[in-house]
Amino acid sequence: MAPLPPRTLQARDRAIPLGPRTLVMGILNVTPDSFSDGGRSARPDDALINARRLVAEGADLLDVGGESTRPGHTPVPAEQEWARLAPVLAALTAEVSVPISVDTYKAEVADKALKAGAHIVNDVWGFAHDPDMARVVAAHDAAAVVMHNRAEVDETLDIVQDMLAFFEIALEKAERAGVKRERIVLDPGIGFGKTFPQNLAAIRRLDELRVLGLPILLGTSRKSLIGKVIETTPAERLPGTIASNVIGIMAGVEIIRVHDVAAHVQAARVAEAIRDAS
Ligand code: HH2
Repeated sequence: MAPLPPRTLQARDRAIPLGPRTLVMGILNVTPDSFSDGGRSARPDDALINARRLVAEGADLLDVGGESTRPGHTPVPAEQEWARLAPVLAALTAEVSVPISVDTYKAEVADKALKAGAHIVNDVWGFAHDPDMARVVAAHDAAAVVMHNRAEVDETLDIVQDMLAFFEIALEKAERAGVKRERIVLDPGIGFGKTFPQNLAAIRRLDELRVLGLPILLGTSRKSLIGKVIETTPAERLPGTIASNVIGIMAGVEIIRVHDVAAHVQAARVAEAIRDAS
């Protein structure tokens, strides 16, 4: 699949260049229970130290989350999620120059995060959970990551067809709320509401999402599909994560969402050089 021509993602006052260089989004989970890095950034001081490290390693974007969304996670009320995010976002937006994304599916939290200076809303329910989310994104001229998700796994589905139908509904909601198309990034939602074969197929068939003409973010970092291919703990899954992201980069994804930034910056530069060689 040929990558899309280079373009710009408008996220509030930021014009974020997309392609041919893949953007590396560093994950900062301000949570006690995230599946691979839970607790490492739960205290604001630790979160800031880790954020600085991700930026120093070459992160182009930071994705800050205040609630784990892994399968079987404990839901967190909006007030608690915001209490975790507020001090970290305040410090990050004052100090860090890279655009900040907030990983939340709650419009109330997204609104507060955007008021605190975040640029992108990363909604793991792709405008399907909170009816107010698209309006909040539009009101702030923010960008949004629209991730595919399902409440129930259905092993009989053609997962790519299901994604295309899901994205069409999300894009209709976005349009009705006034979110411009050039502010939207699609995400296949690896590990969310999918069987193991569907997760593999979603990565293998990324090019089929190109019919929508929108940039794509891929998030495989340390996920259980890697542990299903080869038994490993999340901390041992960097090589498998890089393999999956290189396949995404060859397919032209614009953004990869990772815990291990430095390793992926090198992997991405090499993969792009080969992909774009004449
Ligand atoms: N994966 C996770 C969380 N947010 N957002 C997008 N757009 N795409 C993803 O694939 C994605 C996501 C899960 O990973 P992580 O943040 O490491 O864990 P947790 O949800 O336990 O905090």
